Amino acid sequence: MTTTMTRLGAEATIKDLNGWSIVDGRDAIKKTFKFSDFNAAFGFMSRVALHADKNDHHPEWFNVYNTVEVTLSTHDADGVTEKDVKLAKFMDQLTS
Ligand code: H2B
Repeated sequence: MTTTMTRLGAEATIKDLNGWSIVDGRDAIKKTFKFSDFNAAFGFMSRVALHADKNDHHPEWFNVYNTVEVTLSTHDADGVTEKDVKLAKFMDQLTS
């Protein structure tokens, strides 16, 4: 799979996504996912983790029980790229 490393900018990116917002003071996007319980949250994280590692593009995230707070940014580009858009869409598909 080819993915561009061009910085798209968080603002342009979220228009195309569902429920994502811009991180204050950083070219990154964030979304909080809520699940019925820890099992569902961790199931989501497991599926995302396998996908992320396969694509060598990993989320920043924080989990407490049924809540997963996700931040996406491409560290190598110091900003939001197509790789983040693809990962965000994968997460949205899993939860739609
Ligand atoms: N994930 C994210 N979010 N940004 C990166 O720049 C990145 C990554 N780089 N996962 C990858 C791993 C890089 O460190 C390895 C060496 O390919």
